[in-house]
Formats: sequence, structure tokens, C-alpha cells
Amino acid sequence: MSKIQEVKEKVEIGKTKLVPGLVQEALDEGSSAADILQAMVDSMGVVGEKFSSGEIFVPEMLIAAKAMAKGVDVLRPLLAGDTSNSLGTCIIGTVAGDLHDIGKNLVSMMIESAGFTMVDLGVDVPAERFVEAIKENENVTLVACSGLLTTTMPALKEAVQTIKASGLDVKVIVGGAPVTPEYAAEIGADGFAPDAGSAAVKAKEMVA
Ligand code: B1M
Repeated sequence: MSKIQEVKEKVEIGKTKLVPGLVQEALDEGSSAADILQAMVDSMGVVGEKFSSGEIFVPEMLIAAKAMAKGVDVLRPLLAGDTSNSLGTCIIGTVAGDLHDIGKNLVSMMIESAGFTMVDLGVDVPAERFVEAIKENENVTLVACSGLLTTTMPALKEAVQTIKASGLDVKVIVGGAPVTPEYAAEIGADGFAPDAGSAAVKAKEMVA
């Protein structure tokens, strides 16, 4: 079995202690960071399907997420690249009621690599907290809001609309599995991206 395949399998079953070493071995064997990351994203897809079919439950999803996060830590220096931080500050967070942060963390890493200074508010971030953070930090040019649940789509809308109503001069980008470009436009976001790589490209365009 290839090391990448082993990474994929061990993430799926939440082997938190084994995953970092296997990721390093996959890198040492010549696999690219992007391919290893994709394998782990695929694992989470499998985990999601098993959850939907009732084969596993929330604790198993949680340990798989922890295992992936440990693997991403090993890849971070390779994925983040050289950061010049010349495009201003980006406030990022997962919206209120939503605890999913793996995608948000990847998006944060990629936007940072595009040249932003990141301020990460974490998960379950109330709309007003985004506004406070814009005021508390210098040179905020972008706010990035992530939402993974269909039930937290209204919170995404509230975040965008609260930021816009504040009158502060920032652009807002949104994303997350259930978010579509149409929904992003409908709630008044300035930008949408389907994944972390395109979020970085879009973020750069938005503040240019
Ligand atoms: Co949750 N969960 N979860 N979960 N979970 C999903 C999302 C789900 C699809 C699983 C399923 O049923 N198949 C489902 C949502 C269904 C829906 O609403 N449509 C679900 C559910 C139902 C739940 C609970 C309600 C379960 C329960 O309690 N009964 C509960 C809710 C808790 C809450 O948030 N209030 C819950 C809890 C959890 C855990 C805490 C156990 C854990 C999260 C741990 C963590 O994040 N630290 C968890 C996990 C791990 C998942 C799955 C399995 C994996 C999520 C993930 O990390 N994916 C997920 C199933 C799946 O995704 N297939 C699932 C990998 C990650 C790289 O992808 O996050 O999509 P993703 O991010 C991508 C893009 O979406 C995009 O770029 C990222 C990278 O390319 N993106 C952006 C994300 N944010 C962006 C922002 C942008 C742009 C792009 O601009 C700002």
C-alpha cells in the first residue's frame, strides 16, 4: 500500500498519533503536499458518507477531523509558501452555530500565502464579532466567512449583512460546502470561492 493510501486510511479511522509520521513518510517518498492534502480531504468525504449512512457517529467524525488537522500541521510550511503580507489584514472565521474548522483553516493558510496577514476568530463566530475585529485590527481589507451546515446558512447571511450594515470599507468573501455562488450573491457577499486554492486567488482579485 502506498504511503498516501495509508494516510487516507488512518485519517478515516482517526489515528491521530500515526498520521503526522505517515504524512512525513509520504513526503519523503516524493509525494507532493497537494496530493497528500487531497487524500485527506477525500478521507473526510468518506467519513461524511459513513456518518450519513449511520455507520459512524459524531465522536468518530471528530477523531477523524483531529487526525486530519495533525496531518495538515505537517504540510503547513509547504502549503503556506512565502508570505509577504502586503495585501492587508484578513479576518476569518466560521459563522455562529457552526463548529467545522478544517476547511476554514485551509482557506486561512492559502489566503495568507496570497499575501494577507490573518486574524482567525475561530468557530461559532457571532456576526457582531466580525465587525468588532475589523475595528480592532489595522488595515483590514477582507473578511472571510466559512459555513459548513445548511442550518448555518442564515448565520452566514447575518454575518455578511451585519458587516455591510456597519459601513466599514472591507470586502467579504464566503464559502463552505453548501454555499453556492448564487447564494453568496443573494446575501450580498463580494466574493465566493468553492475551495481553499480558489479562495486565495479570489481574495487577491477582490482587494486589487
Ligand atoms: Co459535521 N457535518 N456535523 N462534523 N462534518 C458535515 C459538514 C456533513 C456534510 C456530514 C454528513 O452528514 N454527510 C453534515 C452537514 C449536512 C448539511 O448541513 N448539509 C454534518 C453534520 C450534520 C454535523 C452535525 C450537525 C452532526 C450532529 O451533531 N448530529 C454537527 C454540527 C456541529 C456544529 O457545527 N454545530 C457536526 C459536527 C462535526 C464534528 C465537530 C464532529 C466534525 C468537525 C470537526 C472540525 O471541523 N474541527 C465534523 C466533520 C469532520 C464533518 C465532515 C465529515 C468533514 C468536514 C471537513 O472537515 N471536510 C463533513 C462531511 C464532509 O465534508 N463531506 C461534515 C474537509 C474540509 C477540507 O472540507 O470543510 O468542506 P470543507 O472545506 C472546503 C470547502 O468547503 C471550502 O474550502 C475548503 C477546502 O478546500 N471552504 C471555503 C470552506 N470554507 C470556506 C470559506 C471560503 C471559501 C471556501 O471563503 C471564506
